[in-house]
Amino acid sequence: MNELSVSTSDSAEGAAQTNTTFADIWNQITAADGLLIATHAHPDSDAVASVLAVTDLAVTRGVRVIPVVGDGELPETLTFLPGAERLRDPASVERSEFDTILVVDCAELHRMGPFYRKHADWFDDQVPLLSIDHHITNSGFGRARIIDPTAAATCEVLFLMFADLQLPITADVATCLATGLYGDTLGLKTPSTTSRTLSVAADLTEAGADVVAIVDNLFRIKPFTTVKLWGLALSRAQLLGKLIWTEITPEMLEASGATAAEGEGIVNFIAGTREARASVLLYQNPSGWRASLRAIAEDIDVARLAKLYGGGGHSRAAGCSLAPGVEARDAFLTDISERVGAVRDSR
Ligand SMILES: [Mn+2]
Repeated sequence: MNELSVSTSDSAEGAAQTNTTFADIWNQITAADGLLIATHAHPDSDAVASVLAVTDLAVTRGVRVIPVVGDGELPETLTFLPGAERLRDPASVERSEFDTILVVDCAELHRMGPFYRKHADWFDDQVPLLSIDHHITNSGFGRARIIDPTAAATCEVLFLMFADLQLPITADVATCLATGLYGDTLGLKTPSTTSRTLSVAADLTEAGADVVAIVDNLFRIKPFTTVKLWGLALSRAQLLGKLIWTEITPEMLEASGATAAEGEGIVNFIAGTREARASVLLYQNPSGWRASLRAIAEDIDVARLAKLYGGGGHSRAAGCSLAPGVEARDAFLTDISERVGAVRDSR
């Protein structure tokens, strides 16, 4: 259901490092006279939940917070999150409203999409820029950074921070944090789910997280349009060598009445194909294709593959964009298929 939904504990050379402490970054957050909190475009549950959890605790500390999610589009499945009504329309945010910026669950600034393109000058660190993330591909932007690639979700990092600083975790905050945890681990099922992740999930349940609402909203309850879209996309699934792929076209959206976001889980579903070593879901849009990649075989690193096309993510889940046209799509699929067939080439 979510883009870039899995992290691993493997280290990559050149990975961005944490350069501060929980106490220091929290001090900078609470000292802000207006705090802009932002995350990536096409925000998934970890991204939105991270924004809302920090917003809740910072507001409790008397900080004026301007929370925005990427392009401002909140997926329908996340409207149940406590505090979702606090999210601001990114178009309404003025530079005079904040003196500190916190970016959460975002590996690179450009992943904020239209909001970043419109306001790139806000993020050049003239305004103190803080970052809390768990992506191994994090580029290391911001003057103060907490980056923990061993965490399954940014919400896991936030829980560790709040617990370390002995901040009170209300049921609402627990629901947010557990949502990020469940979202990025597909319900505590991915290899990124460690004993620490499970321990954090237990603590959040103890703190009152509404796990039934989380599971219903993230994984179980879906509109009929989603069922129709999955049927169309799955009927078009193909094996290209050891790569399984399918696509979501504007025609499929038209026929099903679904939005592209309703197809997010398909790439994870086809990643359960026995004959394949990796999976790809392509979304066709006016500017080209958005590709979502998942590793199936242990030795596949899709973050490296996505990077070849200007994208990024985790070793098990990554994404990139392609130029328009069937030729660009087919060249990409052929290349990825060859690389996942010959593992040494994917490294
Ligand atoms: Mn995440």
